[in-house]
Amino acid sequence: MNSAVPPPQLSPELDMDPLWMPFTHNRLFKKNPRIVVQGEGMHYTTQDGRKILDGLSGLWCCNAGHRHPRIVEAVQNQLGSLDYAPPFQTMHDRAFELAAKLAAVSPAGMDRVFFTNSGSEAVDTALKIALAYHRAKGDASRFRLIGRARGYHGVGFGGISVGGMVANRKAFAPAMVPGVDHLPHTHDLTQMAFSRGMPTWGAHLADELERMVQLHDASTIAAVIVEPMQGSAGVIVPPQGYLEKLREICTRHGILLIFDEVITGFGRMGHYFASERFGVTPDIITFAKGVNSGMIPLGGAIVRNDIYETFMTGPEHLVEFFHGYTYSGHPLACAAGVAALEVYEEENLMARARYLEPVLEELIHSLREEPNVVDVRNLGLAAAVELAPRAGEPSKRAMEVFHHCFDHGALVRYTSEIIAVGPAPIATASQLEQIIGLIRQGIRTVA
Ligand code: PXG
Ligand code: PLP
Repeated sequence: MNSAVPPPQLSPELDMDPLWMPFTHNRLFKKNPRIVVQGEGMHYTTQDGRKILDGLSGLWCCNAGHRHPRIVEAVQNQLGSLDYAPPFQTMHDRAFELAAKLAAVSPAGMDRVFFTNSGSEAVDTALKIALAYHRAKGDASRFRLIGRARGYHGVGFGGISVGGMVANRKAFAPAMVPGVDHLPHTHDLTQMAFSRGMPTWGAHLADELERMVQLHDASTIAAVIVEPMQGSAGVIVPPQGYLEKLREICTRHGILLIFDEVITGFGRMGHYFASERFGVTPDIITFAKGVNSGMIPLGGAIVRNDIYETFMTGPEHLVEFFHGYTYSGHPLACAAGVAALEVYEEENLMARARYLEPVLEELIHSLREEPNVVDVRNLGLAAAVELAPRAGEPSKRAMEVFHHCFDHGALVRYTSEIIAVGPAPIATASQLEQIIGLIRQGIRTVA
């Protein structure tokens, strides 16, 4: 298929066997590896010296582009003064500084930040906060957690329990957190194919939560967790009015609403948080990825002030919440976070994302008439094309489009039959054009 592309020049010493790659077809990958050795701005460079335009911000995280000099400098400076400090009963200034910056850009009344190292840990942290919060209020019967079909909340046991990706759950079924139920997802091609932005159909699907309340009783339900826009499932955009309804039902029944903003945060939706874009404020926000432009692992949960206050009772010398990680708020990760937030502000990257949104929308929807395209959808700087599966070969067509794009100079994402893009707001319109152009070429080539 790609005879024009030279094979990667792998150094003979590079032994690929010891590494068990995450969420990867290891055997096929190691036969035809895609290895990058450098990143700068919107580009990666491969081991054989080819430039790859990054259409996915790494993996939805490098929102200021690769190796932004301000963030690199901040990490280097941090290494010059403090490498690590224990976060249990000790702390360092950078973590306080970043928490204050996050409080300033999060919705009003949500000013308390708990740090983790990843989105998966952020989710498990948020679920534990929800359970412990109700218990602290004398409401320990609220133990149920409600997620959503096709939801992705990372790979911890809590996250896969509330998550709705069958492949991520089935092998671990006996180890699921008890008492979890799932809302239906909102993706229905008979009703919303080729929607631009938010589909007009589907708000009524939030009423399923009301049905669950009637089934389980509100007094048993602790929290509902959803991605405001489902990212991993392939950019499933919330229907107009849907999130508002979820909010209203949760409020009416004393159920905490958690927005998992690991992908939607820090510019993906044209704002610091999707909550701001949708005008719907949850009780807890989880974040990771874009918080420091993917430079050093970092995630966390932002909670309503009164949730934090609920824990702040009892003797002052006792630990209030028995949870935390060795690397909660690691100095290097926080230094990168402080710098990334400054870059987002100074380079006006939220506004830049909003400016690029209609450009990406036009480009992605221009794929509508290409062969095998069954849906095109977009919101913010996230967009996807869904293809009809090839008979007997699920997901292979999308995989080939992904390979075509990479081999010809653009990184995109594929998942089942879906090609997704999530460029950084530093992209130029012509770079977006190149990325979509390669997807078009790929779709035609593998048709
Ligand atoms: N919640 C959400 C909403 C996510 O998108 C996580 C939690 C877990 O974060 P960590 O840092 O533990 O990976 C994510 C991660 C994809 C893709 O296919 C998306 C993610 C990760 C890997 C691939 O689009 N999101
Ligand atoms: N396992 C062992 C044996 C540990 O001592 C620790 C932390 O001290 C952990 C797991 C948890 O590691 P982390 O805090 O990095 O999540």
